[in-house]
Amino acid sequence: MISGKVENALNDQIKKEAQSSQFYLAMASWAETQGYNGVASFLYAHSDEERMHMLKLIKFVNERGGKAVIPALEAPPIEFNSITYVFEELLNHEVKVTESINNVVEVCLSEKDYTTHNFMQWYVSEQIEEEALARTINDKLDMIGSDKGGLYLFDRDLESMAGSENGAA
Ligand code: OFO
Repeated sequence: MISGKVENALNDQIKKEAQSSQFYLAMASWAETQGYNGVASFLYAHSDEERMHMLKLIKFVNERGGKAVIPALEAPPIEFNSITYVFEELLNHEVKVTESINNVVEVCLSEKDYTTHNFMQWYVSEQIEEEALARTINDKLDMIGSDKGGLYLFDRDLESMAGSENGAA
C-alpha cells in the first residue's frame, strides 16, 4: 500500500510523462509537415515511449492500492523554429523530467517506501539513457549547423534510429 504522499508524487509523474508524450507528438507532427520524415518517425516513437512510461506508472499506482489520476494536459506548441530548436527543447524537457523523477525517489525515501523506490530505479536508468541520447543529437546538430546536406543525412540517421531504438527514447 502506498502512502498519500507517494501516491501524489506518482500522480504528478504520470502527468509529466503524459505531457512529455504530448509535447513530442507535437514536435513529430511539426517535423512531418516540414519534410523531415526521419525526425518525425523518431519523435513519434519517442512520444509512444513516454506514453508507455505513463502507463507503467498508472498500473503501478493502482496495483499498490492507490488511485491513478488521468490528467488534463496543456496544449503543446504548434510551431517550432527549427530542428535544432526542437532538440534543444527536448533536452531541456528531459532534464526537468529527471529532476522530477529524483523528487519522487526522495519522497519514497522519506516515506520509507522501498518497494516504490525500487520500482523507480527503472526510471532513473532510463533518464540517464534519454539525456545521453538527447545530448548526442544536440552535438550532431551543432556540428551540422545550417548545412542542408548535413541536415538531410541527419534526418536519415534519425529514421534508422527510430526503427532500431524502441527503448532508447
Ligand atoms: Fe523521457 O521521460 Fe519518461 O521517464
